[in-house]
Amino acid sequence: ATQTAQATGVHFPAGFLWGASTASFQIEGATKEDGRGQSIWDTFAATPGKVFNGDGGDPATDHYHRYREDIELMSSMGIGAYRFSIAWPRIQPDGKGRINQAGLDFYDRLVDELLKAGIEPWPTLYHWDLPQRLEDDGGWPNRDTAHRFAEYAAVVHGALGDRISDWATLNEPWCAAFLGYAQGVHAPGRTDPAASLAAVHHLLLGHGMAATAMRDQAGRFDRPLRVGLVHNQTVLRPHSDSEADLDAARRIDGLRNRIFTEPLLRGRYPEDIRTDLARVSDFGFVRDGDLAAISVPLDMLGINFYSPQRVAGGAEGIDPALIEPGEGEVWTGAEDVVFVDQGMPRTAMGWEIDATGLTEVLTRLAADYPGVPLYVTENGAAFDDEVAADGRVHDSQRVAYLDAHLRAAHQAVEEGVPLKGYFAWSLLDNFEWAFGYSKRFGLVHVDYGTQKRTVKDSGHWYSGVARSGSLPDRH
Ligand code: GBH
Repeated sequence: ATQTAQATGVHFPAGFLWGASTASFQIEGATKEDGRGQSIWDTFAATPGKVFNGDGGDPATDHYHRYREDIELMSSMGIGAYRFSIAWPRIQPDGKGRINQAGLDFYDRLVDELLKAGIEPWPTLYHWDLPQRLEDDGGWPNRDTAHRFAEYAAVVHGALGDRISDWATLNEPWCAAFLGYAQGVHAPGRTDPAASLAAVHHLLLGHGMAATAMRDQAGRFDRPLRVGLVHNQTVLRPHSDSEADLDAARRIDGLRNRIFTEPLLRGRYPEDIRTDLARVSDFGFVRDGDLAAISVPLDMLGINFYSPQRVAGGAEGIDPALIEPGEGEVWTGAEDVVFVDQGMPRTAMGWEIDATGLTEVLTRLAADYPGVPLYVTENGAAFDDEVAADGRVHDSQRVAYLDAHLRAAHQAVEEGVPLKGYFAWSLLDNFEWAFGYSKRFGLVHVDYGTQKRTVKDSGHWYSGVARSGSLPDRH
């Protein structure tokens, strides 16, 4: 017998927001059009050996020209909110001063089209495409970049704030700071641990100053303003109860999670992490008033979740086959820590799948920082998708991944976590950073030769979830 969605009892609360996420550099293409300036990702991708296959930002999914079609797709899927990012170099080609009206016009058209389709626009102001000119001036390790970011935020909010209530300043400052300035696997490709810590601070400062700049001018618009930030919190599981492994979990948790959440929500850097990092940095970049500027109220905290991790305080006694390759990972101040295989199935990225980590992340944040509305702003998986002979994409593994993670999110809601919405990563297959176009995360398949979009089975499945607010039975 066919069972209805109701049969499972997995219903999300009324008003729960169902969305999909993308980011400017990953989908837009048109990197040289309408006065867009160069970003650090254009430079990085053009540097031999940095991005798989020499892939770059053009044409990506050509969303810059096909946004209407993409909005129609979302509308046909019943998606309620669209999280996209704004390319700073389209708005300010040099990252400061001159404003490029043609760049603002693109987002203006995008937002109007979304509103016409009844889809809530959820912009993120910074998803890693820093104007190259600002990097030439020192990038995020340079304090001035925080000021420039606040100015840029005020420009964009000034232009679109009449139609948008929900804003995120930054996407995943962990990646921007540590992958970009310490590991060097993301733009700008620097490998300077001390600089990466200054980048952390100036990203956070930029967030706080941007939020304040936007709030200062919010009175112009006849609508509420909610400002938040998107953070990639994860769970760090100690490999054993040994002191060394517990300490490894503490240290990586500090570098991955608390170095962001503590300044944002408590106005302080964690003392234990400052001690661990003392030989790398004295945190001399923190000036009087900075932590107050960073810890302004957060109207929402967005969480991007992909995978939990297991850590050990060293490789000794662990089967070498179980130690994750780590691809040049630098965990500043915790270089001895190793990441250990948890024995879980993996996605095409090699990331282990364990949805219980999402419940843990959400319940912990709600316990540590009560009262902050939470959203899952990204969650999803890459698999080797292909269009089948029947013209469809049978990505049953992605359906299973999303189903498991939504059940985990629902579990958190049952436990009282103020989770208000969920955004799948990603709407479209896209430019997966250092992996180029080789990894497909979309609910919608993109044929990069023809730009043809095909809603995958997971997209159809997600559409049913978004429309009903509940999960269908597993079969
Ligand atoms: C996000 O970054 C980005 O916001 C988005 O642009 C990107 O396309 C998407 O995710 C997919 O990558 O060692 O197994 O735990 C996520 C970056 C992914 C970095 C998980 C840390 C740890 C993987 N993070 N990763 S695992």
